[in-house]
Amino acid sequence: DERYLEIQTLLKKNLKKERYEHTLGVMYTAASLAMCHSANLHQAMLAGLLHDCGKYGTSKEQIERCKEKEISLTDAERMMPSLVHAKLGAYLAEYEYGIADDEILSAIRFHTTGRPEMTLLEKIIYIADYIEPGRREIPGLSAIRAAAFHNIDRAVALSAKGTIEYLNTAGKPIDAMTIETYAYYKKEET
Ligand code: DGI
Ligand code: FE
Ligand code: FE
Ligand code: FE
Repeated sequence: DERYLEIQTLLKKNLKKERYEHTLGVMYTAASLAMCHSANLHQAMLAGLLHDCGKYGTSKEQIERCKEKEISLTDAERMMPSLVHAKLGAYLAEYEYGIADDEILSAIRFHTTGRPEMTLLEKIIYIADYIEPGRREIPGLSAIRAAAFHNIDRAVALSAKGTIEYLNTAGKPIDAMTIETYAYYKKEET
């Protein structure tokens, strides 16, 4: 599909080099997970490619961009600016990259916090973001990579747990949706 190349050219222009490389890693990892779990390959690749399209410039610039586009931010998003690119990304994917598929837009929207009862596509993007080959090695990552290909809900539980542990260690506030995601998938952890 020529849309991939067209979108890749735009992203390459708009994102920093490392972010663009990460984006390709997520696209191919999402493709592998889609093959493994019989999800739609095309949706997984487009969602993976575009998942961080909102992540250009500083978080301040992302918030500015939201104002321009009249995207309303919650108090939680103003307090935790790293959440903003997910909401902004879903908007840009629709209006600037021409994605009309709500399932893809939702996977972009929820890729940072996850949510309870995620669709298979949402889980694939949430996990692919965490495990793509370019991700810096952290303890437990190889177990999550293995789980992703035989028990994706367990991989979601472990990723959510890892994110919460990281945020606690860093002394950063944790969004209610991040907590809810872990609470919902926790039962799959062992
Ligand atoms: O955009 P990426 O770096 O590829 O990954 P991401 O979108 O999953 O996460 C972006 C950042 O957001 C990452 O440093 C973790 C952070 N994050 C995820 N959930 C929460 C969060 N930050 C806060 N403060 N609260 C959260 O609940
Ligand atoms: Fe992200
Ligand atoms: Fe993530
Ligand atoms: Fe990402």
